[in-house]
Amino acid sequence: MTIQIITLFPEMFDGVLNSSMLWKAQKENLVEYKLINLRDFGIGPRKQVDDIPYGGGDGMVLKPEPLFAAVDAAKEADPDAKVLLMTPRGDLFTQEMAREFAATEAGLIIICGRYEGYDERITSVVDKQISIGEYVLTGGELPAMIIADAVTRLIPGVLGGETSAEKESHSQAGVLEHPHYTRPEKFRGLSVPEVLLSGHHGQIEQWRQANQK
Ligand code: 4FV
Repeated sequence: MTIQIITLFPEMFDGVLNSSMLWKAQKENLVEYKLINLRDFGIGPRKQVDDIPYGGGDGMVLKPEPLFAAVDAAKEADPDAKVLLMTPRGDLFTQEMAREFAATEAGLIIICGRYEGYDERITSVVDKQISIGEYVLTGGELPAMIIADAVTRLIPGVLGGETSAEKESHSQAGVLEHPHYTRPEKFRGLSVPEVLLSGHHGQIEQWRQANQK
């Protein structure tokens, strides 16, 4: 799967995409990340990407020309890719969506906003508007990292033995978690629930089901 990210701050992604599981997934060619700098599609000598809002108001708005040009370039590289727009006006991101995106062969093109937001006409080439939560951030980069992480770990083969995407998908919606314990058995007077030491898998599964939220 290819995940292309359109952003004015590609340097923000290095640490997240090139560490741990996401780095390993790249090394195993299970995923490819491509950072597209919106500035490269800026207009004129100053590579302008934003402008004053029609109707007045504070702040600046991302201009349509650089946005459309960047999406066109990304689509050229991956014509069937799904275009996702990061915006507080979008549908709340869910594990269900992550699974949907990870299951498709088609790649993703994730657009990161900045300033007050986008010229609304960009929505004419967007498949889905997504919000990561009801709060306002300075940019869409953190939301894009969250999508990249949640989707990449569900790509078959990325999650090693510890938790298979398969097992993950069976647990209702893959979101519910049960408490985890590891050695030592006793720590600062705090002990591990007996059932987990019993080796009785049926009872353990029951306990986990009963304690997940
Ligand atoms: C956001 C969110 C978000 C809005 C203005 C970037 C900011 C600035 N994106 N989920 N919550 N975006 O706050 O996705 O352009």
